[in-house]
Amino acid sequence: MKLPRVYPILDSQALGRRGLSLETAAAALLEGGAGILQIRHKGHWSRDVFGASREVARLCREAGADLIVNDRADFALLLGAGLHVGQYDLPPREARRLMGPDAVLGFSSHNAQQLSAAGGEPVDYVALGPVFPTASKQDPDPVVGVEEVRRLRALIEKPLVAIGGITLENARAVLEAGADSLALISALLPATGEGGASRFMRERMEAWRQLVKAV
Ligand code: TZP
Ligand code: MG
Repeated sequence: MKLPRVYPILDSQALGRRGLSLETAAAALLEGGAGILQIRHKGHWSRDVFGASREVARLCREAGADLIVNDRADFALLLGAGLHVGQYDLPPREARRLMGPDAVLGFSSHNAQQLSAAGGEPVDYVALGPVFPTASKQDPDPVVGVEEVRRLRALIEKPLVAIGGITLENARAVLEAGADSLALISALLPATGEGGASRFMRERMEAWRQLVKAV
């Protein structure tokens, strides 16, 4: 698959803290040119969350962008989206059986052993992280670091998505270390409570697209 170089994650908790809905955030990032979005919701997948996700799916379809759902194959299937699973979720092989051969399937890894093993799984891309310290994930694995991204890049042929603490300042180093795509939560969001969030996110998404084009 051709993975966009910027991979925004709509994290419901990070958005909620800023008073933003999934739909508002999705619309702003798609206007800014996002080619893929992931919905990451660690709480109960309530009817409201499903409704909001359905709207995000509609916006993505309209914009010709891929939608990926974190953890939940059932909702991914209902939404016509791809799926991203972690080391403690549904195993990739079972996820692939549910999702079918054409769905985008992503898999998280956190170290050399997991990344190598991911190379043999029926997944379309593998994420590696946290590259830097992150406040957006509870109980993150140990920080991988840029030099380790460079070293581990050689272990796998699949597209590699770097994640964790990536900012406009350190992004170039991560791309130069061999990452194909950068997964971002906080680097696309305004500071807590700021007004004009939609405009901020659209412009920030545009800034990210400019940045990755220049590397
Ligand atoms: N997995 C590893 S780090 C991370 C996840 C979901 C959070 C990334 O968020 P941020 O704000 O871009 O550091
Ligand atoms: Mg997971």
